[in-house]
This record gives sequence, C-alpha cells and structure tokens, in this order.
Amino acid sequence: MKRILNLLSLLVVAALATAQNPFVTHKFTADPSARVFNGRLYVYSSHDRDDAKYFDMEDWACFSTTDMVNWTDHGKIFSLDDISWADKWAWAPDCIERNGKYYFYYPVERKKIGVAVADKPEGPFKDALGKPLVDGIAEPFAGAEPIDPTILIDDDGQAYMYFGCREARVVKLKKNMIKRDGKLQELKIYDKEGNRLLWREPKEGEPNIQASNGGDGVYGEGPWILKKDGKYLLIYANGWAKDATMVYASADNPMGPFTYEGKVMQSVSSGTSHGSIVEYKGQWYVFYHTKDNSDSNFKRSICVDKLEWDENGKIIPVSPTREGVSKIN
Ligand code: FUB
Repeated sequence: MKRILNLLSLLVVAALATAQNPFVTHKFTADPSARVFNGRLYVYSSHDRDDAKYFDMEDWACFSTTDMVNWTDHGKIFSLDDISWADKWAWAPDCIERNGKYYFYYPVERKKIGVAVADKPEGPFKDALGKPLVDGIAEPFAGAEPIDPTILIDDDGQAYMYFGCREARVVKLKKNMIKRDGKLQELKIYDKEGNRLLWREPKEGEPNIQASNGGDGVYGEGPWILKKDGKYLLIYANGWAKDATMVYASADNPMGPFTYEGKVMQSVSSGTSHGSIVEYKGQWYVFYHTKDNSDSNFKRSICVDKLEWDENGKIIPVSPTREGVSKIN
C-alpha cells in the first residue's frame, strides 16, 4: 500500500512539473509578439506590475529561445523613462527588423504610438522620433484608442502598421520605418456574406457574451498580421466578453478588406486576449496570455501552444493547455 501511495505522489509531482503554461512565472507579462530574427525566436511583451490595480505598466520585456523549451530573459528592454513625451501605460509592443536595425513599436497613454530603434533584437532601444508616430489626441481619425501596433513588411518591401482598439487602422510606413507614408486608413472586416462587422457596445441587460458585441468576427484589439500562401491574415482579439478570444480574418490586399475566417483559439482566463502566431523550425505556435497565475486581469502571464492548419489552410482552433511546450522560465 505504502509503495502504491509513493508511486501516486511521484506521479502527482511529475504532473505538476510538466505544467509549463504560463512559461514565464518570475514576473507578470502580457501581449506577446513573437518574431524570428537570425534563427532565434524572440517574444516582446508588456510587463504587468506585481502590485497592479490597472494596466499601469512602466516598461517592456523580451525573451528568446532556440529550442522553444529553454528561454533567456533579456530584462527591461525599453521603459517610460526612455520616452520624453509619455508618462504612463506601457502597453502591447511589436518589433521588426529592417536592414540590420530593430524597430520597436509601442503604445502609451492609451492614445499614442511611438517607435524606438536598436542594433540588436534585445536592445537597448532608443526612442527614434522624440514624439509620437501616431497621436490620437491630435488626430481623431486615429480612433478612440490608437494602441497595439503591429508591423508587416510585404514581399515588395512596403511596410504597414496596423493598430487600434475597437476601431482598426492601417498606415503605410516609409523605408526608414520611423515615418508614415500616406494617410491612416480604416481597416474593414466583413463576414462571408459581405456584411461589415463592427464593434458595438452591449445594450442594457444584454448578457456579457460576444454576440452582444456584434459577434465573433468583430474587431476588438491586439492585431497581428502575417502573409501566408499569398493571403494576408489578420489575427485579433474580438473583445472582452466572457467568451471572447483570438480570431482571424483574411484578405488579398494588405490594406483589406478582410473577411472573417474563424477562431484562432478558445477563450482564456484573462479578460483580455492578445497574442501572435509564428512559424519556428517547421512548427507553428500561438503565443497568448492568461491570468492563470494570478487573481487579476492586470497580472497576466504569457503562454505558448502549438498551432496546426487544416488541409484547406484554415487554422484549427487551439485549446490552451497548462502543459505548453516550454520549461518554466
Ligand atoms: O496590456 C495592455 C492592453 O491590454 C493591451 O494593449 C491590450 O491589447 C490588452 O491586452
């Protein structure tokens, strides 16, 4: 009997030891943007404060790996202290490489987007402009909350920045990656029948489900863009309802219009859903955050799971796991 009990406790310990999502547990992290630079996979993230009562983040984090199992923490790669024109709310970033320089796009103050530059993927980054690249106060067309920038450099070399909360926007960038090239454009998403999908606030008494906000395909926030098999795929969070999650839409043109395709993954524990998908060493992954390691939507942790495509090239919605693929960092 004693031997059986010992065996059972060993099995429990083994099960706990393999629970590897979230894979960063020594600090709170959110909004993971995964990029492959020089054969190494980097994840750029927001950094939720240990005593957070709001999304009052002050700096950004970066982690990297070559095997998806062991991760290096690159520490604080950029912070509000490095920005002369913003004081609060260091939110969801993205980073892209061009001509050997690394451009880090970051939203602050829920209204502005800046860009910083570095010689290495892990920084140190330096603010490139000394002012915002997008200023939602000076430019109402930037939308109510111009946040969550993400970048695509297309095969012809044209760069695009996508951003926005509830109201999605896209703008071309010049080759220097720190100046806009042309006007901000509305990013339009339709369903398969050609109906425009637009965010709407739930009516009085409506349940807190995605249907109240206009359905699964509506754009909430957290865009992520990639090109696959000649199509532009826009991944995004469809809002904050209890069944909200990450979904995606496709287009033939980087400026849209996009057509809603379906879910990227099932809902997670955090009120926000924000992530990215990436192919690394022949396997696709979805990065996302949850609040599985805390009791607060303001203390989130990044996770990763494998992602697969079906025979028609559609994403098979991922069920988030506690096992993940990575060792706890
Ligand atoms: O992390 C702060 C904000 O929460 C992000 O900018 C949004 O996408 C949401 O994840």
